[in-house]
Amino acid sequence: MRIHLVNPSDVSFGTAVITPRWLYVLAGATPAAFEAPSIVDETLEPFDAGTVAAGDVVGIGIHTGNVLRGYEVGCAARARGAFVVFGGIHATLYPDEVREHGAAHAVVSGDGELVWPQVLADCAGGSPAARYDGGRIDGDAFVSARWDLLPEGKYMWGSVQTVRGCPKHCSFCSVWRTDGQKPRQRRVAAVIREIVELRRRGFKFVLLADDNFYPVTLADLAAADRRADKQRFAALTELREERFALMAELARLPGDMIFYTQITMEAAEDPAFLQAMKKAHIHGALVGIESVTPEGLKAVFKNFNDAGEALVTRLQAFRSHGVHVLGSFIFGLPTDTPSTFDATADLAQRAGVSFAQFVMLTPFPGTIDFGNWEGTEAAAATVNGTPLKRYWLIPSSQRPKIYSPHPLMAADEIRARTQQVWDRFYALSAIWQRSACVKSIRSRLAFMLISKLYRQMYANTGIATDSARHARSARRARWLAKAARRLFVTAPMPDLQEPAGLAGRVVSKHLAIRVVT
Ligand code: B12
Ligand code: SF4
Repeated sequence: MRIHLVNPSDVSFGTAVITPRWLYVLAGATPAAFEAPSIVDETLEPFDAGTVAAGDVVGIGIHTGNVLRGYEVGCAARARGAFVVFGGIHATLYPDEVREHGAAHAVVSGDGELVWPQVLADCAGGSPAARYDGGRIDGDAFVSARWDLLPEGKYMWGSVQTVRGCPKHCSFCSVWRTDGQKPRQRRVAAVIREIVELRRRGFKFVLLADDNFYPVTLADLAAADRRADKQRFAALTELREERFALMAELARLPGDMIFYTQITMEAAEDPAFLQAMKKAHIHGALVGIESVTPEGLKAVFKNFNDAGEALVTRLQAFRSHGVHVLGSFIFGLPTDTPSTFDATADLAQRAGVSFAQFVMLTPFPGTIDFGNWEGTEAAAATVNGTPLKRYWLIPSSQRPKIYSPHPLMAADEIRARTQQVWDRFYALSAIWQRSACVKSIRSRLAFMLISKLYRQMYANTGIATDSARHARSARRARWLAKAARRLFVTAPMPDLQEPAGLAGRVVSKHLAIRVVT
C-alpha cells in the first residue's frame, strides 16, 4: 500500500515560494511501518493519477480556495481504486460535501497528525471509517515535518509553525473558530531543530506559519493583573516568556537567517517584543491592517487596530525596529466609499509599509461574516444551478469576485478600484521609492524583484477577470519566480549544529515583564 499526499492547485508555477507544511507534517506522522509517502504539490506540478494503484491511500488537504481541484483529484484517485482521505480546514467544515463531491472514503477534521496513523491502519485493514476527529492537539504534540522528503531546488522558503490558535475574533477569519482562541505554543527545541534542518539544506528564509505570533499583548497582561485571581496572569506570563525564550534561541542561529511571520498590530506598543523580534532575525511580518477607517475596523470586529494617523505611527514603530510590514488590507467593506481606495494607497505608502496586499472581502466559511451572509438573498442566487453560498463549487472563471451587494458601489467597480490600488502600489517608481528601506543597490534590486513577484502571484492571477490577463500573469510570475529563486536559497550548511543547551521547554525565568496598568 503506497501513500500519496496531494496539495491541490489549478495553477502551477514550476517553482514555488513556500513549502506547504501540512504535506511534510503528515509525512512526519506516517508510522515507519509504511513506506515514506509520495508527495505531490500541484503548485509545482500536476498530480498524475496514473501513479496510483488499487489499495493505495491518497491524502488530500483542502482549504476553501482549492476545493474544486481537490475534488477532481479525489475522484481520479478513487477511480483508480485508492482509499481517498481528505483533511484540512475546508474538509473540517464540510465533511459531507467532501464525501459527495470529492469521492472521499474518509474525512479527517481538525489537526491531522495524531489521528493519521489510525487512518492508515484502517486503510491497510481495508475498512477506513467515514469520519475521524483529530481535535485540537496540545502544542507539545505537534509533529515535526519530514524535510528530508523535500524535492531539491523547488522552494524558496521553508515553513515552521510555532503556535496554533488566536485569541482574537475577527469577523472575516475562521482561525479562532477552527484552531481555537487558546494559543497552543510548540516547544522551543522542536521549532529550532526544524529550522536548523532547513538551514542545513540551504534555506535561509523561513516562514513562521503561525496564526498570530503575538498571542499575548501587554493589554491582556494588564487586564489579567487587575483580577484578584492571579491564575490567568500567571498563565499569560508563561506564554509570553516562552515567546521570548523562542526568540532568544532564534537569535543564536546563523546571522543570515531571515524569518517572516504574521502578527497583530498591538505588537507596535511593545518595544521589548519588537527588539526581541529583530534580534531573532524576524525581519518581516504580515500585519492585518484591514481598514484605514474606524468604521471599517468596527465592521470587522478589529477595534484593537488603530486608524488614521495613529495607524501610521503604529506601523512606523515596526519599521523603526527593523521589522518590515506586509500590510494586509480588505476592500469591499460596507463602510468603504470610492475615496477609501486612494486613502488606503496613500496611507500604505506614508506608513512605510514595505509590501501590501489588497484583498476583496470574501465570506470564508466558518466566519461570522459567512454566517451573516449565508442566509441572505444574495447568497441564494445561483450560477449554473450552484448557490453562491457554496461559491467554491463554481469554477473560478464563473465565480463572482464580490459576494455581498455594496451600499454604494457595484461589484465591478470595487474589483476595478482594487486592481488600481495594486497597480499604483506596485508601480516601478513607487517600489523604487520604498526600496530605500534597504541599503545596497543589489538589495534594492532584490526588493524590486520580490515586489513584482509578489504582485504577479497574488494580484493579477486572483483579481483579473479576463482569462488572457490571468494567463499572461501566471507566465510572468513563473518567469519572475525562477529569477527570484537565487535570491532566497543559499549554500547549504550540512554541518550546522543545534545551539548548545537546547532543552525541551525553555522558559526564561529571568525576563522581567513590566505591566503598565
Ligand atoms: C501559512 C499560511 C499561508 C501561506 C501558505 C504557504 C504554503 N505554501 O503553505 C500563504 C501566506 C501563502 C497563505 C496564503 C493564503 N491564505 Co493562508 N494560511 C496560512 C496559515 C497561517 C497556516 C497554514 C499552515 O501551514 N499551517 C500548518 C499546517 C501543519 O496546518 P494545516 O495546514 O492546518 O494542516 C493540519 C490540519 O489541517 C490537517 N490536514 C491538513 N491537510 C490534511 C490532509 C489530510 C489527508 C489529513 C488527514 C489532514 C490534513 O493536518 C495538518 C496537521 O495538523 C493558515 C491558518 C491556519 N490556521 O490554517 C492560513 C489559512 C489557511 N489561509 C487562508 C487564506 C484565506 C489564505 C489566502 C486566500 C489569503 C489571501 N487572501 O490571499 C491565501 C491563499 C493562497 C493560495 N492560493 O492557496 C485561510 C483559509 C480559510 C479557508 N476557509 O480556506 C486560513 C485558514 C487563515 C484564515 N485567516 O482564515 N496562507
Ligand atoms: S485575522 Fe488574525 S488576529 Fe484576527 S482572528 Fe484571524 S488570526 Fe486572529
